[in-house]
Amino acid sequence: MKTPQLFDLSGKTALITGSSGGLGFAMARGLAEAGATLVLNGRDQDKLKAAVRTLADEGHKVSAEAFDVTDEAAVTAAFARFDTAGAAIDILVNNAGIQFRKPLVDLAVADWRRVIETNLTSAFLIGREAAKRMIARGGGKIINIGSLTSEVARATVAPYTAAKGGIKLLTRSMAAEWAAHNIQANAIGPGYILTEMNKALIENQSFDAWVKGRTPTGRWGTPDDLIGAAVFLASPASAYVNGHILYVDGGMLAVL
Ligand code: GCO
Repeated sequence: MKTPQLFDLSGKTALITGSSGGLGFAMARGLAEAGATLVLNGRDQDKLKAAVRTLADEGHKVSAEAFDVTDEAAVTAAFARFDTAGAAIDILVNNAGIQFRKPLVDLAVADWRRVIETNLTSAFLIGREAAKRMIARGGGKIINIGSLTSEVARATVAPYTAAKGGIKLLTRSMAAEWAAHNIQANAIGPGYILTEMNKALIENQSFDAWVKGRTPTGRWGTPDDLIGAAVFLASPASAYVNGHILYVDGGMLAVL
């Protein structure tokens, strides 16, 4: 296969959860520009409709499926709709995630559970439904979105960190069980990225200075910085990559 074809997603359909904005929207646009047909997902119907309109206006093939990624019945119903519509999900990006910053001693178990369910359990629920169909069709691509906190911890974000650490090993578990079915399950570990979720940090002068000083590249990442990793892990170019977490962090994890 010549190099351009290695990164060609033509004829493939990609479901990206949490894709009405931020990282998910940027990765969705990048996958579409590589040829993929998109299925966006999000909680806010209005934001989702606006995202579909933006990408459709850019000439991409895009639809939306609004379902709660933490609700098993909603997830299975969404995949039943895909089946009925003859929509085969070839590429799944488990991107949906929330952040909740509070010291562990003050954390309510409800808040712990909400973060774990949204950031980790959802990847299992959606990955399971997607993989059943990928196995039947001869293969597919799963990209779970981890974090620097898949590797190291920061105070006050314990449920997020525990979930993202789980994402790293859930990805390896998916590889262990599904690689034989030609499914490549990998993860992307974003560094500190300029997103709505990090607004409070970006606007905090000392945290902003810390990120710029602690990151060898000397800057925050942008959502578009993740597109290359997403296209690589969604494409034939990564056919022999499995259970890997690719950090897109400006080098932060590489240095003390
Ligand atoms: C935080 C941030 C981080 C980043 C990202 C780093 O509060 O430290 O939200 O968790 O969002 O996950 O990789």
